[in-house]
Amino acid sequence: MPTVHLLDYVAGNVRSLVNAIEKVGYTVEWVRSPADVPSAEKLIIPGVGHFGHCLSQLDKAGYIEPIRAHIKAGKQFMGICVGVQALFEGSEEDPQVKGLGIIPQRLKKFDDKDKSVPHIGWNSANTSRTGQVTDESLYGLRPDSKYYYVHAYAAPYQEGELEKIGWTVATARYGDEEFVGAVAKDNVFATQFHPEKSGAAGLRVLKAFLDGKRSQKLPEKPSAASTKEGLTRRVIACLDVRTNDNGDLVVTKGDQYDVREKDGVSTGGAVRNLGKPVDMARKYYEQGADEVTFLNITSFRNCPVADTPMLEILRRTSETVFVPLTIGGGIRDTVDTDGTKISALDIATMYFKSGADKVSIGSDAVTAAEEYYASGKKLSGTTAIETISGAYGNQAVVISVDPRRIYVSSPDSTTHHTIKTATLGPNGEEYCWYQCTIKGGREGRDFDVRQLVTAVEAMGAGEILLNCIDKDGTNSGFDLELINDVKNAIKIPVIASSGAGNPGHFGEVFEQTRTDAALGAGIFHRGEYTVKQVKEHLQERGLLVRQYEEDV
Ligand code: 1PR
Repeated sequence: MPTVHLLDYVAGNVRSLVNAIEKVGYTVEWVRSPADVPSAEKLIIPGVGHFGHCLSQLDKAGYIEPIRAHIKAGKQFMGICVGVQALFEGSEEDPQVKGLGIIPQRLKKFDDKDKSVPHIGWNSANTSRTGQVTDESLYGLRPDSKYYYVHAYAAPYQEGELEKIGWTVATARYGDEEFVGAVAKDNVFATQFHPEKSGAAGLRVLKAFLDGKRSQKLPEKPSAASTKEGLTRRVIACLDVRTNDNGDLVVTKGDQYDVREKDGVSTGGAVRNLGKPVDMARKYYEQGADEVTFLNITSFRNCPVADTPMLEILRRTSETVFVPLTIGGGIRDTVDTDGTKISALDIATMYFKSGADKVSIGSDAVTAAEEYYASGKKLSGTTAIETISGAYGNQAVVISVDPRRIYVSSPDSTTHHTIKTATLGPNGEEYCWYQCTIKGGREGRDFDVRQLVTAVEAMGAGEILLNCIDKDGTNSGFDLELINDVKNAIKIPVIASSGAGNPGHFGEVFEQTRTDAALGAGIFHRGEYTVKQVKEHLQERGLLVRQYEEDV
């Protein structure tokens, strides 16, 4: 099979890119040193995380000149995410670090005045920005397809500026900002989005570039409605995974975090077994899930890190699921069973190399946030959140919050941030605060959700997975009051989680809160509804969703 040279310079999430390249009929040759670059015919530079971290790694390792020479020689070059940003002069993210300067423009941070930053989710890459729907596509890009973006900095689109120096530009709109989604000129093609995480639409783009098919006839003129621009409503399927009593890793599901069957006789029944993680992840991908999250819910019980079963699940899932994968459970500094210390960053790197795009931190985030306040809101620089977001970018770090309601008769009876609630307490209390818990809800802390999310945002987390113990597994809908309260406190994206029982609950949470995404677990595992049915319902309510496209 034809080969593609891949330059893995920051040990990011390249396994999925390798899987995507192989899926479209190419094999990967690794570039291990600058000396390998001249033998590359097709070179891909991926990249997640900080612009400065990536560019200084490339520079320090001596890759800058060989890459320039490769491009100058007219050989195929593709940059992905930070790989496209590298083509620019520089970025606000790290003003002192230079880019390759092939594109005379600088990257800017999205304005977070009225939208979440980082920009995470599915958006357009539309070459017909004038709104005219053309019948040609740039490297398989389609105005009615959506592509997965995860970045806080972008090149603002200035109409005609890059075109007049020979670039073709595909754009996307986020809020009132129009930015560069992809650029192409001669032998260079680069995308801000991740084609390897953009489902069939992304695989089509990757294949068109590698096959050298710059422009292709669009299959049929897409309707104007299907080319509606903007970020889609993200629907995430979540798989709580743990070992059952026979030691097999199964997908389970808590009912207010209790995952054991109620066998009628005693509550100590077997662990609910809803199926195999890899098969179920593929099923949800084919139903149109925009992301898949695995939570290893017994991770706080020490197990040998090296044979963490979740690594194998990720490796196998990332071979056939080409949307973002998040892994949570046990991401913390750990002493292995043989006594060696393993840092949270090393554990996260193992997950990233196995195919994860984001890691989710639960209990350790609460501990770190408590210490953050105890130290007078000083950043230690050594927490899992800071070290992982420092190396891979804050978009790679999700904080999983496990709150439960504590009802009080009046706000004065607690120092915690309370809300006036429409869901009264057992004794008619009209107020409650949300207590943070650790160890899967087993231990409540004298610490509230507002304190947690504010601290972790300051520490560099990129997204909040907002669960709710009271709602978990109840099919009664999301805790809308909790979600709005958290959205009022922070700027990073929030994923609403817990309680979804029917497609209407997803419509409700997107219409009545400013959530950036909504997650379901039991609703899908119990086969009550499919992800596809949820997205069709959202579309019927006029909400923008990504259409699933059959794999190439
Ligand atoms: O603390 O960093 O080791 O991470 C542990 C992770 O495992 C956390 O993300 C925590 O939320 C999760 N977890 C731990 N115990 C449980 C449990 O159920 N016993 N799952 C658990 C929490 C959250 C979602 C759940 C939604 C949607 N579950 O995964 O599926 O609430 O539920 P629904 O749609 O079925 O209502 P660490």
